[in-house]
Amino acid sequence: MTHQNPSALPNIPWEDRPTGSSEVIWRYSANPIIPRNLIPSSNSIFNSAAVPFNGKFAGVFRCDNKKREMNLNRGFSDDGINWKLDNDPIEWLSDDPEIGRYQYRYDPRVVWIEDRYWVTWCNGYHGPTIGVGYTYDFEKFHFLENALLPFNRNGVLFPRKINGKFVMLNRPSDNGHTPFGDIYLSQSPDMMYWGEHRFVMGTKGGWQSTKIGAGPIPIETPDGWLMFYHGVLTSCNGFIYSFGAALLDLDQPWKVIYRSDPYLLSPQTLYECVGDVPNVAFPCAALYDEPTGRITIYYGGADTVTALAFCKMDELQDWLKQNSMV
Ligand code: BMA
Repeated sequence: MTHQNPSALPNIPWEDRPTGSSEVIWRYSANPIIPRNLIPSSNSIFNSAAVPFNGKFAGVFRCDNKKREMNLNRGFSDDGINWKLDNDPIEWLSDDPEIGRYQYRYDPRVVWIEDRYWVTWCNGYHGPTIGVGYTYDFEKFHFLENALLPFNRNGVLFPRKINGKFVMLNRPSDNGHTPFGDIYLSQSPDMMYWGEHRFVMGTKGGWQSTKIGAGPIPIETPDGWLMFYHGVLTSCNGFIYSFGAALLDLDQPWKVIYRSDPYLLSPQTLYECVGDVPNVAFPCAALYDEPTGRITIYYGGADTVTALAFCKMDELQDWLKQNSMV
C-alpha cells in the first residue's frame, strides 16, 4: 500500500476567509456539510474523522441511529465535502468474543501510520474506554484491543512513532457526563500494551475550565506538534464545548510550548447551538496542505451535524504565540 498521508494535499476542502473578517479561524459558508439525516438510518452524524485516501477522501463517522445507538459508519468523498456514507455500521473483525462484543462506539479518530490506517474511538467495555482498530483499505476493519482501562475518552494517536513508540493522547474520565478531565498521553511499542503515561495539560479558566480533550490527530510542524483540543465550560444551562489549540514539544510531546488562552471557535451558529445537545463544537479531524499552509477542520455541531472550519498554519501559530497561557 502506498503512503497515504502526503504532506501536500492540494485538494482538501477550502474557502478563503470572508471579506472583512479578521478571525484566525472561519467557518465554511455552506455548513453543515453533513446533515443529520444523510442516510436513512441516522438520527445524527457528527464528531467524525476524514483522511486522505487514494487521492480522494475516506472517513469514519459517528452515526447515532434512530434507536439512539452510537456507532461508526464508513464514508467516501471525492472532494471532502460531499460524502457517501454506508447506511449500516462498520463490522469490526475480532477473534475475541470478550472484547469484540458491541456495546457502543463513538467519536472516532483516524490516522495513517507507516502501513495502515489506525482508528481509535470511545468504546463501550463496561464503561467508556479507548478502542483501537485498523484497516488497510477501508473494506475490512480489524478490532485489536482496548488500549486502556475504563473510564477514558478522546484517544488520539500521533501520526508517527516518537522515539520508537506509538503515542496516544487520552483523557481519563468517569462513566457519566464527566465533570472533570485533563489530557494525558500513553506510549506503546506495539499498539497493544500502553504505559509510560505522562500528564500533558489540565483545565484552566473560562472556556476550558471544566474539562479538556484532544481533538484531531496532531499535525507535525518544525516548531512542535499542533494539537487542536476541545474545552468545556459549565454554564447555568449545562456544558459548552469550544475548541482551541496548543503546540507540544516534538520529542517530548507531554511538554506544552504554547496553549491558547482564548478559544479559537465556540458554538455561535444555529447548527452549533441548536440540536440534540446544544452548544457543542467538537473537532475530530484536520487535513493539512503543507505547501499552502491550509488547514481544514472537521467538527461536530450540537451533537447533530458535521461542519468545516478553515485556518492557515502560519497565522494560527502567530496567533497561538500571541495568545498563549501555558
Ligand atoms: C462528550 C462526548 C461527545 C459529545 C459531548 C457533548 O462527553 O460524548 O461525543 O459531543 O460530550 O455532548
